[in-house]
Amino acid sequence: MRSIYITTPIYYVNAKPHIGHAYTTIACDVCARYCRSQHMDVKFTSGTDEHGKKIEQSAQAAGIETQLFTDQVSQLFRDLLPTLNITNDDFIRTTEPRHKKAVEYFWERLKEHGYIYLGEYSGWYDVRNEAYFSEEELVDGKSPLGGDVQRMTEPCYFFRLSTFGRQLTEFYEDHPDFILPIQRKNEVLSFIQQGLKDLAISRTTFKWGVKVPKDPEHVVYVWLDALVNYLTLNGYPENYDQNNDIFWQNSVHIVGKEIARFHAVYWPAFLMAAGIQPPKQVVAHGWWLSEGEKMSKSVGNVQDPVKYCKLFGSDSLRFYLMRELPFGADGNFSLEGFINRHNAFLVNAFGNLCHRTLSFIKNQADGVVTKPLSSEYKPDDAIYVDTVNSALTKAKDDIEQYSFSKYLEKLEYVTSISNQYIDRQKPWLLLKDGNVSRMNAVLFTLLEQVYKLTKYMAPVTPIAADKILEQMNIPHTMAILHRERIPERVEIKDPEIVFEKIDGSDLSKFDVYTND
Ligand code: ME8
Repeated sequence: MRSIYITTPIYYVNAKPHIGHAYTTIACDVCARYCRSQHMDVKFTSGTDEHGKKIEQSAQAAGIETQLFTDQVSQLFRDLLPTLNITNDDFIRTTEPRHKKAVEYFWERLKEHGYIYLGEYSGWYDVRNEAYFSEEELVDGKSPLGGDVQRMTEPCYFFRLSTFGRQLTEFYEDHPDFILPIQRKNEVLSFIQQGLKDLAISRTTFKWGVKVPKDPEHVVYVWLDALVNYLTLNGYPENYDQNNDIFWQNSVHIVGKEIARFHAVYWPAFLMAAGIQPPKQVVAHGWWLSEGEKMSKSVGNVQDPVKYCKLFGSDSLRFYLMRELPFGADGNFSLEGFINRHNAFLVNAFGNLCHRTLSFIKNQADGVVTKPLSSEYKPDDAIYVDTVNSALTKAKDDIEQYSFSKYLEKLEYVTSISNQYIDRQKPWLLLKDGNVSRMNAVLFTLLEQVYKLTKYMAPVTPIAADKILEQMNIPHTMAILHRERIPERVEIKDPEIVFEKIDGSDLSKFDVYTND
């Protein structure tokens, strides 16, 4: 059985989760559900990144003791998972003992292998992004990541990143799909070609972190700490044998583009230094803007995924997020766009197709379709089925390349040609003419395609897909068993509408923004 280990980034607990966090987590969940539907053995994890100066400062600003503050915000991220209908297997907090142990052990291995030395660091520190930058890297007095910087000098431990340029380049050559999409790969390659500098991997200016083994004045750099979470989740370091860790060998980190460098350069280098193979793949997606602008508390345009789920249901949010953002590009999250996509596809196209198919069978065919004799088929049926199959095969390629938007485009196409097939075949006329066996052949053909389409929709809109399969009287377990075919006799249940139209005439009536 093929295996896959899918990870979300672990999110900082300095503020409530927003649409951007929901996006990555949903993308991972869509992959996890899809892979399970392909009979793969899936491990899927998420969590929170809780150390570092930024978290310490946020707790102080909130007037709450740091541990309590992280408990509260981490809980919001944890609670978001069932709200979004996420099927993760584990959730890690970097403040947990299992993780502290893993970081300490990992540090010792880097030290033992000669990749850590004590020095002094002087540079511009971006607190928001927890990273140092040199004078030349600053953009208009700010860090290249956009955060305010302050000059800092501190004794610190360094990681010999400068020795990894060649090894990393060779690794990317040997693993051409290690970083997706291609534009991110080019950015990473050019970063390496500029020459790698040793990396400061400890801090002495604050205390909120994992203490450096045998030198407790230092805390471990939050990014080294955070990246190790992916190993902690696999049981590292106790009895850890990477040769037997089938999940690690098939690990995929899905992240936002701003942290591609940490995952595609620093992380493989840390791992090589520790004697562990790099992950299989890093997939870096683009950014969501909110109503055309960068999401920011001060602008007041931070959109709340919980409110979207409460107002419109998690399926609709999942669909909009996966459909709207082309893979690798940036996208604009707007309430208006959300409602348009919901109404145009989920209600008017897909929902309508399912409902009209099932209602017709229920009302005009006594709720039953049976496998027709081959003589009942017409060439148009085969053309329709072939077109569906070829679109679904392409859709599979898309989702396996993390192109969720293209995947859903194909499903939109299948929906549209299915509606066209009904309009061409006009089963109501066949009934009127008393041609019941041909009508059955049309309805059977149609139901089978709608069933396949619903299964392909299931990773994105699992609640609706389950309801539709239930109405078809083909439970999900059966759906997996039968794969592309429906049973030879299907007696459907009472059809019900699964997506209700949203009245978008007055957007101000919807409260979708984070208030605090
Ligand atoms: O970077 N558009 O945590 P973080 C799309 N703790 N995705 C977005 C987004 C947006 N506007 N905003 C956030 C960290 N994200 C580190 C990660 S991993 C070992 C440590 C998503 O809370 C996207 O996945 O800042 C991005 O990479 C992540 O949230 C950043 O979350």
